[in-house]
Amino acid sequence: MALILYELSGLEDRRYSQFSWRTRLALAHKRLTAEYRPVRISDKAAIAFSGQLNVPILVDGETTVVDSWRIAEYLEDNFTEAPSLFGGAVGMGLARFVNGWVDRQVVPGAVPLIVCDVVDCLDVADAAHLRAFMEKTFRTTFEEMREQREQKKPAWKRLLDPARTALKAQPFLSGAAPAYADYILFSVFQWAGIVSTFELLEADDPMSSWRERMLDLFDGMARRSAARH
Ligand SMILES: N[C@@H](CCC(=O)N[C@@H](CS)C(=O)NCC(=O)O)C(=O)O
Repeated sequence: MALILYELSGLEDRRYSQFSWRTRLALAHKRLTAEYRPVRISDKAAIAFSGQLNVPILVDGETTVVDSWRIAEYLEDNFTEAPSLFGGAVGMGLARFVNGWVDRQVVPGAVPLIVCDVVDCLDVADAAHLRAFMEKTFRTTFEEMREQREQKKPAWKRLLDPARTALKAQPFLSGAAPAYADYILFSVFQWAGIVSTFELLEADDPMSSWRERMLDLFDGMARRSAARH
């Protein structure tokens, strides 16, 4: 039975969820295809079957898996013939650390730089839903975020130094070839590229050439969707 991935969609069918991009790239890495079902962020009825409010949601026959990390674990455990997402138990442990670092520091730092542009990619109801949630979470308005983003960008870029140091020595976070840790961090840039023209990296940043390599993977799959790049 075909895998089904529920993911956010905006105007012009933009698939803008960064967490879904982690799963999209994991599926491509595993050489799996899926049916991608678009969901509007304000339409919780469409995903009520999953018992929670977020995407991505992977459905494999009778099994429903929520949360991008748990989906990656599920794909790794159930599609063992395909290339590994983690390269074994040690790699999985380190990828879990990357997931925590990106979710707890990189994403919360990137959201105030980019999220004010997401509303331009959404219909009125979705834009209102997102704005209310983000302004409450970050205790500021989209207008203030936009005003302060140039000033806040350098501190966010410094957060990336651990990844930058690794990428000066090797082409991917995971070493010679990309794996799930790369997909986790790249999802932030992919999200930004789909919803915003605000440039997060200067061209000479070692992170920029890695981002280009990531955009090229799987026959340019991410590049084709990064509508605003
Ligand atoms: N920890 C979850 C986070 C998923 C998440 O936050 N998804 C966002 C979209 S990127 C969402 O569905 N938000 C719904 C909402 O804000 O109502 C994961 O890794 O999948």
